[in-house]
Parts: sequence; C-alpha cells; structure tokens
Amino acid sequence: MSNTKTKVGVTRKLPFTTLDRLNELFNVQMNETDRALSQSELLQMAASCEVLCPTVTDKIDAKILHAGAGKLKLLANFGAGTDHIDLQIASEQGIIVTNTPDVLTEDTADLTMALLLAVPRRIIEGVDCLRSGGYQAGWSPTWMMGRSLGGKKLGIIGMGRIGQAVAARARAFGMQIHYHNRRQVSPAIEEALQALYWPDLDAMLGEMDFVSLNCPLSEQTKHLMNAERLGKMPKHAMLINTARGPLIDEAALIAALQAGNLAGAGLDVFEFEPQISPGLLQMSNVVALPHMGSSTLEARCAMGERMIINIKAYEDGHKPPDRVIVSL
Ligand code: 8YV
Repeated sequence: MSNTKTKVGVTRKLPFTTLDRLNELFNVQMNETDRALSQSELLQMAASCEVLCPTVTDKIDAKILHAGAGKLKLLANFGAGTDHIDLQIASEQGIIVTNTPDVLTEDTADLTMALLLAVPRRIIEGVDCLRSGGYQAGWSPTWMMGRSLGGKKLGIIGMGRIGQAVAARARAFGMQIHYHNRRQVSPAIEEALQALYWPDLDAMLGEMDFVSLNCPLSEQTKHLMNAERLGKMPKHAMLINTARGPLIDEAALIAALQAGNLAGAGLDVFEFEPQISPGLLQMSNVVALPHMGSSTLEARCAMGERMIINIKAYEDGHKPPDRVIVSL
C-alpha cells in the first residue's frame, strides 16, 4: 500500500514528544544519528522530501535547494534564526520557509541575563576556584571583587522580541536601558522598558557599560562588532552575545580583550561554531557557553510544536503562521 502521508525530512534528533507527533502525522525520514548531516546527506534528504525540518547546524544553500527543486515545498525550520538558509533562492523557487519565534524568547533572554551576571560577578572564576582548592585561605574583603549591574547602562543591539525580554529583566536589576535597532520601537514599549533609542550605534557604544547583541545575522550585520566598533566601547565595558557568532569579528574581540580594551565577554555563540578560537577559552574574563540559549526542555518541546503547526497548516492547504518570506 502506498504511503499517502506527506514526506517530512528531519535533519536532527528532536525531543521525543516532537518526534512521536511527527511520526503520527507524517511519513518521517529521520537522521537516526545525533550528529549534523553532511552536505551530501542533506542534499539526498532535500531531494526526496516535500517538507524539510532543518536546524541551525544545517546549511541550506543553493545546491541543497536546487536538489529539492520541484519536490521540496516547505522548509519548516526548528529555531527562530534563519541565517543558515538561502532565503533568496528559497523565495525564487517558491519554497515556503517557516521558523519558531516567540517560544524561545524568554529562555534565551534568561540565558542572556545569566551571562550578564556571570561575567561581571566572576561566577565561573568563583566555581573554578573552589573546584581547584583555591579557597583554602578563606574569605577576604578585597577578594573576587566584580562589578555591579545596578545603575549601569545596558545597550541592546536588536530590540525585537528577545531584546525586549532582556530589557525587561535588566530593568528588574536596576539597569538603564539603551538600544539601537533598525527602527525605533513604539512609544508604549519604550515607556514600559524606560528605553532610550540611539539611531547612531557608534555613539551609543561609547556610552555603555554593557552591550548585548540580540539582532539577527544578515549580510548587513556580519561583523557588526568589528575592531573599530569594539574600540568605541569603554575599557570597563563588557559584551554579551546570545544571537549569532559572526555578528562579532572574533579575532578583533580577542585582541581587544587581550589588550585590556574591553573588560569581559559572555558568549553563547561563536563565529566559526562549533569551533571556538582557543584564545577565548584561556581568558578568565570570558564566559563561553555552547549555544544553549533556548536549550530547555520547555522551549525545545514548544519549538517542536510550533514547527508541527507550520507543517500541518501547509499540508491542509493553509498559509503556515510563521512564514519568514511573507509573500509566499
Ligand atoms: C536554537 C537559535 O537552538 O532559534 C535559534 O535561532 O539560535 C537556537 O536557540 C537553534 O536555532 C535550533 O535550530
């Protein structure tokens, strides 16, 4: 008997609840391993499925999209960012692209806040010190002094959903919110967050104690934080990135930190992920995490649910709610 269910390619191991539901609803082709597919494996999957569910670790380039030409109709991304997908070619080929916004906003903002605390309060240094027996001499008034958040200026680059959720948290810690964004947000949001808009990013950077990157990666934002921009930040300032690695010129960041031109960095993403420039792991004022922003059971299951809703809407002949290319 032929299988009339929609063929859905799933590139990575997803939460059980997501996989179970996908299997109930669709004819699922799975990557049975827990590693990223090679480009040729990805190409085979794209060529044989009507729907492909990629993640941030899958580079959906022209070759993959051309392999799917005619058959591949929907890229239901498991994740919010779509910088790993060639949206231009997908659009030309009439392939719908959806993502999973909203459901990972709060958890990603929590992790941003965790880094915003961990770097100035030297939390990892403290843990390392205890683990290596360095607390033998006991407490001292001048030991492990960090920097406080209260009253400090936080400059948020990218005031979308996640940027706003970071701002709300930082307000509760007594920080002053400043932001740079392509567009100024509504007066109601500015008022609620007590946020000050800076149309000129360079001018904002020079005044901030902390900077958090919360914008998408695109041609325009690649190396947004280059040597010149990093050089505009005050020496005592700290930089947090939970968005995308290539927003920062990593070599320039290392140089700035090593020269003492920047006081610290909290990074959940890296320019050449999963490779991390060794220099970053050697500095005690850098807290580095392996892209954990939305990695909670709750967010991952909700991302799966949102992805399934998009596939189901497409299958039923409706416009999937989270279309990235809205014209399709
Ligand atoms: C996800 C993310 O883990 O959603 C995003 O854009 O960066 C991450 O939090 C990842 O994208 C899953 O594909």
